[in-house]
Amino acid sequence: TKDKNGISQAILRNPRGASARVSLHGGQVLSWKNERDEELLFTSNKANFKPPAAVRGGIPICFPQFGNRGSLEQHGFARNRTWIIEDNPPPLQSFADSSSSDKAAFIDLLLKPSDDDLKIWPHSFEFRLRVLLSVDGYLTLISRIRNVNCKPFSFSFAYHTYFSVSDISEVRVEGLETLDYLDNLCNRERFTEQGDALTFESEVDRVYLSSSDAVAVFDHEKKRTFVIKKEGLPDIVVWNPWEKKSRVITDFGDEEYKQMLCVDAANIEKPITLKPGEEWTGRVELSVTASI
Ligand code: TA6
Repeated sequence: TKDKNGISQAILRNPRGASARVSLHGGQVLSWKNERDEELLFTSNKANFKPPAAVRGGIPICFPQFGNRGSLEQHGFARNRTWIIEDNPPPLQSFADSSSSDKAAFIDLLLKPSDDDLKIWPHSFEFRLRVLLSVDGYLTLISRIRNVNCKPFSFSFAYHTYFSVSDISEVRVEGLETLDYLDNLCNRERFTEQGDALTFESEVDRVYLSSSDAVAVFDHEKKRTFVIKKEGLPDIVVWNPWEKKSRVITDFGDEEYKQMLCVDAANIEKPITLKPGEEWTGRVELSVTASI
């Protein structure tokens, strides 16, 4: 299907009526809905759907770097490029489990650098993204990045995931207790999380390091819990711009910080280095349960 700007999108549906929508622009998941057709990801009412910028919301893919690095676009260029559908990608060895493709609806996308991309980031790669929607409505993203160059390269990575919440002041995140984090609001100084669950009453912009393989986001008012499971992604970004920052983000409403929280499975602290021919895999599985 195509959106109003003629951007191709793939719609994934499962037998119980859950769905997901993936744009070929950026390889960005723009929607993930449960079987009651409730939207689980946040998208700003002021989002700009016209390329090349990424849509404010859903799950932008941050590659080849998270954040700013020299002349590279913020969060890298992968989310600002057009991807293609790959009908027969090389088989996925390592994830033959419940979310493997034989039971799920899935799409395989591919990104390779253009000549212009190679001018700003001179490393040939093949980036294969598989987006799966399982029979249980779980949304899984599997990224495989292969170095097809003749010399090593390093990169950092994040699935910049905008969860839809009812009221940020009623949200808590569990699974990050006692972890160290880099605080983007204090020039990335390192702190240790003291509290038990993480709650929100002001801007938060942190990279939690070496987090466990599962993190839970409790939305008290909506009585639902997002669970994030990940492999190959040791770090977790937690971001809410709060009121002041929201006003300076053009494609973001002044009050919208109340309805979103970014909790990103990521690899940031220790960039990944690939030798020629090597492939890295990063996988995240999102599920949502009605919290007790
Ligand atoms: O930590 C998340 C973050 O780096 C924030 O500092 C903020 O910049 C956010 O990403 C959004 O970035 P974007 O380039 O998508 O506007």
